[in-house]
Amino acid sequence: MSDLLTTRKLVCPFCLEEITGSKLERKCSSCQRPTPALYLKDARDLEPMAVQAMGWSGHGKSVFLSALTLLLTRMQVVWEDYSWSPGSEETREAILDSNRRLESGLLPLPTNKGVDLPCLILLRGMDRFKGRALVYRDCAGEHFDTNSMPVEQVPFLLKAKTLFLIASPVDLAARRERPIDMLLNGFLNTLEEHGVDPSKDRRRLVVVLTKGDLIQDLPKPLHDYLVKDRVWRTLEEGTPDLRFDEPAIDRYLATMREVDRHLREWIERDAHGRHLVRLATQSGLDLCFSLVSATGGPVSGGDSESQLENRWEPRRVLDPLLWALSFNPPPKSRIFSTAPPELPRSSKQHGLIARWWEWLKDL
Ligand SMILES: Nc1nc2c(ncn2[C@@H]2O[C@H](COP(=O)(O)OP(=O)(O)OP(=O)(O)O)[C@@H](O)[C@H]2O)c(=O)[nH]1
Ligand SMILES: [Mg+2]
Ligand SMILES: [Zn+2]
Repeated sequence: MSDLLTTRKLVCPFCLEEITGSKLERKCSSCQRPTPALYLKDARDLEPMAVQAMGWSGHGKSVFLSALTLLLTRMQVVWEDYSWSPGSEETREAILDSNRRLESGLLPLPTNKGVDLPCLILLRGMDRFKGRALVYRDCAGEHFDTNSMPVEQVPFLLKAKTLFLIASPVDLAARRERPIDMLLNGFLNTLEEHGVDPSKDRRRLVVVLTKGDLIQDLPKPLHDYLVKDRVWRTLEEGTPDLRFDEPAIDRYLATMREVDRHLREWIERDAHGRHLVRLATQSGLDLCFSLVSATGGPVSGGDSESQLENRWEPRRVLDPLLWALSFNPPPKSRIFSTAPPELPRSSKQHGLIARWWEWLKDL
């Protein structure tokens, strides 16, 4: 590890506060979590990217995040330089648990109130997106039941630049007392209460319409888009017939924008959906839509003993992450937090020091 570490601004990937103090302590003074050694080692290339999941209970937050995590542990098949590491013991456990569940066809259990473990995955070599320390927080849907959401229990609600609003259209239709725009109203109210203005301090709201496999009235282009996703199968078979290089990503993002347009039209047919779009736009949120099926197929049993009927085959679960990645482009260099040192004017040294500074920045 470079000694330069002591002079750079380093953000704790768990609470997003600046880590101060000696690198030897390797502990965040705000949240008291140990800073992962691999994060410290690669911090220069791993910009933290925080994502908060929100959504009513039972709409599929945990299943979606598990599917996304499973996918991220296999992306080496499609990204040539890709590698990943769990950034904490809890993340490692969560990944092992998801793998076990994948094998047995069991889905995650409902999330209990009070459980809010940040999941940190260090992602490297994602082609044009480079590296990120992805940290996401799942939590119990009950936390979103109030207009004033409990930020001490959902701390990324205020801090994360990307929010995944996870909603199942089928569940929205079945339980009409909890409409999607009410959720957004609660979020906006909570931001306002804590002095966060999303039109100035930009946030991307990715509306993840999940359980796509259950939606009967999907327009054909959307249905086709969902079922034609080949990513999971490619990763499972390990056959590199799909590449996510720069041109392929460009094409993929263009298609995602097209799908976003269709989804927007589709959701706006409903009064609550239309209101969601209006509220998000008026408040300055950067709004985009994804359609996913985290399981890829039907599920049997109740919420507490959900079992997949077929093999797990997540569809389009990467899309929300790509929305997040494209909202947070990697900075050129983040090695120093402070401005360059004051340079002596019109001296011979000036050019030398400037070159030295440029060289250091690019280290
Ligand atoms: N068919 C289908 N069912 C799904 C899908 N995703 C989730 N489910 C079902 O929805 C149930 C609830 O999903 P969870 O991910 O646990 O929901 P949650 O939003 O985390 O709920 P809380 O933890 O209570 O807030 C699961 O047990 C599955 O039965 C999907 O993509 N397709
Ligand atoms: Mg859950
Ligand atoms: Zn911290």
